Amino acid sequence: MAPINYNRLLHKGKALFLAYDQGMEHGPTDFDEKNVDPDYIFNIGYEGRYSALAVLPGVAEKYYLGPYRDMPLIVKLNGKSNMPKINPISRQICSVDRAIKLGAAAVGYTIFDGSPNEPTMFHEFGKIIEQAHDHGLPVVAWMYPRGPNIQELDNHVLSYSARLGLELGADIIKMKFNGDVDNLKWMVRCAGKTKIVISGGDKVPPVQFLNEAQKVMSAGCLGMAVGRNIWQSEKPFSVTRALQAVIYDGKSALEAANLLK
Ligand code: FBP
Repeated sequence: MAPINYNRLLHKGKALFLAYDQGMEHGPTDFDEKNVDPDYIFNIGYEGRYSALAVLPGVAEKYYLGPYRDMPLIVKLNGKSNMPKINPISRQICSVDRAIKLGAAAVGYTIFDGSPNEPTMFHEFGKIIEQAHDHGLPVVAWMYPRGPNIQELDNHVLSYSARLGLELGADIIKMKFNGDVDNLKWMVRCAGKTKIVISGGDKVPPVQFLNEAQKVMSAGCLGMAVGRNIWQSEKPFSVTRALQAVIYDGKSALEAANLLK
């Protein structure tokens, strides 16, 4: 097994990923005239010096070109639309080999733990870990507990999910934060050497988002993986700079808010 090196995905030892898989997961409902164009997002990722951009293979193949290739790419290996509403499952649609050919610095995979289809995703993920780690490629798991009897933001459910990320072999897990900082600290403990990045969620006022980022970092997370709060913003670069001040430089939300002006 090659050594797993995810340093390429970090800046000052922290992670700030730009997520743009919503076209698959939510459909174009998240988009407007500007951000429907993947080039617009690639430009924010590149000029904004994100530590990586996460996309599905189709977008990677057609847009990860020219100077953008200096920006580390996370290629998602599975995805689903949000049309099926019950028993969520997300199957592999791209191989590790194809992701490598596309220039991936890491691969991503969503696991809906708690779904009746969990065993299929665990099995597929196990193979992916094996193949990616043979190439020294880090694996980022979107750990999203989901299913008919699952309370997605329950403390126990979230910490169990964080632990599953470690047990399954993920290098980084992308998770939701329910606002309880003590529970997030416990999730970090449960995940052990697997590092946590917190996902952004629906767009909220930037100052509120910076406050959330401060809490996330204070709990010991590796960073954040955000989408709509950046590329739905009228000022994506200002919000990016402020967020980087919190995540990379350990500034308070209050200090970072000056960069929004
Ligand atoms: P946002 O920052 O826009 O919330 O993106 C984070 C993300 O995890 C995406 O990577 C993914 O497409 C989406 O959220 C999944 O959202 P949902 O919880 O609605 O399935």
